[in-house]
Amino acid sequence: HYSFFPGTPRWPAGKTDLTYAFLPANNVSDSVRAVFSRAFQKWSAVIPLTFTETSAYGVADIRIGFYSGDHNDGEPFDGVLGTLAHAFSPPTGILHLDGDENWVVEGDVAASSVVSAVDLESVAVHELGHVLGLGHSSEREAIMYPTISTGTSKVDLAGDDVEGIQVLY
Ligand code: TQI
Ligand code: ZN
Ligand code: ZN
Repeated sequence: HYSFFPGTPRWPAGKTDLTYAFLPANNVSDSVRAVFSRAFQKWSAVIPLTFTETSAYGVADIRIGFYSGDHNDGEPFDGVLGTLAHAFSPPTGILHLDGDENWVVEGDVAASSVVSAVDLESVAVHELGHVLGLGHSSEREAIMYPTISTGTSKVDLAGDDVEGIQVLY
């Protein structure tokens, strides 16, 4: 079953068109942009919110960045595996990914020869759930289930994820 953060924070009702931006210093590739575009679409397909990329990082609602180790928000990253990413509850819009992971951006994570390969799209869909206000789910099939096996891809919302996000929005 789905859950919310304490106090059930969500993006305000009047704010339905959200913008997002990537940390300029990351110089993310078009394929990373495409991964996030698909991840946002999974959520916007089931709730009345839209997500549009902007280059105006400073004023974007959702700010996405890759960081390594301590990056001064009290939640340092830890190198390969362990913590993969984190996001803060709404309406902060902060989504950080561990720059030390072996991210699989294109192609099939199951086919990667890298033992510690992590599927970026799977993590992006999960973290966007947190950005929107979902906590973890007890259902193994759910995107918001708190663990994923390495070498696995899970990018489609489960019924439980859809129910949870539709309660919020
Ligand atoms: N990062 C945790 C996560 O996003 C951070 C975290 C731990 C957290 N406890 C939390 C966030 C409670 C909100 C509420 O879940 S993680 C997965 C999964 C992680 C794990 O690096 O462990 C994914 C990030 F589900 F695959 F294990 C993304 Cl998809
Ligand atoms: Zn961080
Ligand atoms: Zn999580």
